[in-house]
Amino acid sequence: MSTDSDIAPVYGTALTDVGLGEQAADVLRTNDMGGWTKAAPLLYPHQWSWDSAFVAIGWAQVDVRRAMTEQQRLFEAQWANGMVPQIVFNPLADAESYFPDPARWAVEVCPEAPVGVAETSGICQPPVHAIAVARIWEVARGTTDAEAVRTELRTLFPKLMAWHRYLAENRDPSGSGLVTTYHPWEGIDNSPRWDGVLARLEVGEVPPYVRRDLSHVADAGQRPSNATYDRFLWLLELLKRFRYDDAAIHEAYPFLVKDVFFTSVLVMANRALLTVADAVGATCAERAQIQTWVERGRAGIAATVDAESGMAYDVDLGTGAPIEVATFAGLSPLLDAGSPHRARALRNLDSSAFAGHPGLRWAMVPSTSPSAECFDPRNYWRGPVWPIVNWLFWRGLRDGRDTARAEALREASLDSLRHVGFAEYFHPMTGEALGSAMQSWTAAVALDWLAS
Ligand code: 9WN
Repeated sequence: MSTDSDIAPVYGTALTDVGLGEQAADVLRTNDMGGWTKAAPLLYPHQWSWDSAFVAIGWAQVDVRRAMTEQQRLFEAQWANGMVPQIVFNPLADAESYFPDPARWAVEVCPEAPVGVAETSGICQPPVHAIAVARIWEVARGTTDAEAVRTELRTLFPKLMAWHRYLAENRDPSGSGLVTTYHPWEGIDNSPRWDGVLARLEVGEVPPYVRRDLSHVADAGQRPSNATYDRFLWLLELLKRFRYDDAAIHEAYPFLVKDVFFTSVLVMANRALLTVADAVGATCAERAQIQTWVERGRAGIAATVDAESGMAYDVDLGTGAPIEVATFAGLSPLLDAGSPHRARALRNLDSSAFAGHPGLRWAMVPSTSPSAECFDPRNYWRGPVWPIVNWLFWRGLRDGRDTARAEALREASLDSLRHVGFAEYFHPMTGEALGSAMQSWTAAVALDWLAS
């Protein structure tokens, strides 16, 4: 079977900005399925939730109406309880192209699933969507597309509200301000943040399965191990047994993590939703609700910041203990311009544990600190750089009016992309392209950075 790298263009020398923009738009067009975009040509042949939000940010620079369609299509698969699913499956994809497939998720056991509308997985991913929609509006306003986009925003706004309400309520029944995640696939799959919780799992019987991901990458060392996959699949079996019922899951399910990164993306998204609220003329009650969510999330994150290190740590609800692993999630206060913990987080960002590490090829944010024992520079979320993560930190720095740092991160990121191309992730020291090539969200952030 061929890998995404086999079909990707090879960049012998660094691309110019014009070349980078053209190639990035080509990646989106190649992965365009007519209204929605595959996350990558072969490795990810479906519509992924947070990928699709970044992709919409990229489309906004190519065709702003197409950008809105990307989000409208995703939200057609929204669950009745408001959840936006991690994957909306492509009915045209080859049955053997990706695993787990709709049959394994069997979301029809849950009355909230959009049965008959779309086939989806049963979990979710970080809520970048309102950030994307606000960016689309920023690009569209003042152009001839403005009123058409505003009309679409009116349709999308209540859906975004329902999505954020789902996260604020179903995923935070105790009102802590922090979102509970249920599965590593809710965003940062193979992060060492999950190692302790996964190690405690007693893995029961998992129906036989064949991993499809390994046929699409150059070597298995770039992806999670088989033992980790067994744990991922066992969690899926348990979620099915709980019928994807949030209340039941919070009672007895063994992977419950108060996730600082997911929550800080939600805070950024709620701030963006206030802009969308202005564009659509939302009610005072709606605006007040969003503001309350911002404040609750901010307070939730503040409570996770370790007094000594200044790092924001997830909380493992199984033990009640903080997960003290040095990853980019620890820098989460930087995603919220209103966080009281920014100054210390900035020092951590600049330190040799992160962007100031002398071995980095570009000064940016590796997924796991190069100073951490578990740092693994080629393995999924355990060390490599993800351009979309840099994009979120760049946005957070810019929102916080840290113009010099934001600009330095944008420049370093663009320079890395000129050399590496649109890889899913890359080695922070050597710049070796890893994972899939022609990854849609990487192309998307390139387009946005070029225009910013
Ligand atoms: C499972 C699509 C997705 C991203 C995730 C990333 C990876 C999938 C996988 O790819 O996860 O969702 O099969 O490894 O971890 O963040 O959305 O790009």
